[in-house]
Amino acid sequence: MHQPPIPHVARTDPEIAELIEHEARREYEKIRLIPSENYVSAAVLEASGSVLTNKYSEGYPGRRYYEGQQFTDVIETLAIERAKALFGVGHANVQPYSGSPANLAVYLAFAEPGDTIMGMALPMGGHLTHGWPVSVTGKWFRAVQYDVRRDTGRVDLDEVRDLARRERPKLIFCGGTAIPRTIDFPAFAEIAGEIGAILVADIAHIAGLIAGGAHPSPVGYASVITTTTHKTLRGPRGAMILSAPEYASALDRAVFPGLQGGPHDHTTAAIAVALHEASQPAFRDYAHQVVANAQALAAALTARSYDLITGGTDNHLILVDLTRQGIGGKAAARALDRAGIELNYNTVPYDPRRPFDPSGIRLGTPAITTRGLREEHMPMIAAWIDEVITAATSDDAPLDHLAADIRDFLAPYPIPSWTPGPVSAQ
Ligand code: DSN
Repeated sequence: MHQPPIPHVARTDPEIAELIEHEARREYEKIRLIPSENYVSAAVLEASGSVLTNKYSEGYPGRRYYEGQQFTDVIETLAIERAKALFGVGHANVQPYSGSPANLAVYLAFAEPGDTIMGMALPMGGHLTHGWPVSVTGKWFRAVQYDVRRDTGRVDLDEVRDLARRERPKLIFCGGTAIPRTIDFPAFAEIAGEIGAILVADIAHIAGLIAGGAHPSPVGYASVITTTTHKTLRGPRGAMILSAPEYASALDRAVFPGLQGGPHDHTTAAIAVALHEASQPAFRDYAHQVVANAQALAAALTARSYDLITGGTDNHLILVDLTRQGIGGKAAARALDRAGIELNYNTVPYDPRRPFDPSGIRLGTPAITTRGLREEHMPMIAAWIDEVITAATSDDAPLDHLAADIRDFLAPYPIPSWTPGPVSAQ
């Protein structure tokens, strides 16, 4: 049964209620390895589903364009103060609807269309909004993109420096979506400082690790930090922009009225709840366990002859090149999903295959760590992955029996949002 229960949806719209129940059960029964996903607490879910969805609050606390902000002002102020305290920054904007709008707000604050900006290329592990050609950020700005080295799979900071000196971008983005290694914020800051660029650290993937002390912080190095709130940070779907106070007014004006209208107050409340949770000692344990689990899973996959980009991981994320296994990432991801293991297909650096059917898969450990799995469980997961991929490359043998084994394996590890039992009352 979904937690919190959803009896009113069940009465009003049984079709949707049934689909929500199915999704909750699916999340309960799968080994969820998509590195950008997690399980939020029931408290975060409750705040996300609260009456705050009824309110409009354009503006900022104390400066709104609508009346009735007696409680929303306090909630947003709490979210801001908690973000500042958790990350050790002087300013936080908690209104961006998600990571892409947060990054767009940074462009709006500090660049003009046609300006040169620089970021990591998407197929190398960057993000669409760091200047990839199909994104508005690649269309409206002159984007130059840095790569990773072919031999190491890692960013070569000498190459980044050379490119920055040559192209003199106004903004430099570091961070991305498929980077298995520690981001060297001091080195990026040095490069940005040399050419007078603004360094933007997009920490969407690793925000929870940073909050929990399991990855170095960009604070003091990056002028601006953007992050989603729903990945390792384990909050609702949303985003934040963190900075020193000197950038506050440009960033705030860019978010509202520059880019967005009313903030989603229900999300703001859920962000505040998640930030409170992330400030507790247990969150530090979780963050370090995420990394320990990823490293144990990486070691177990390597022992089974899987090629890991960069040879391993320092964080929550593993990128695997399946060329040696003779299967594309998409076919592998589909077979794994059928067997009860959920991950996503992904390009690998210098991938000869197309992005819609690339050579790699991307895995991560935030969700299974939230669920309570530890290092000792990782060899079993690697063995199942290997069994599925081997079966999928040979004779498409039935994989469904594995899904039952995986359900049994996961049963002792509860999730906050679903408990076995009857569905919500009709
Ligand atoms: N879609 C996110 C991810 O999966 O990494 C990035 O925006």
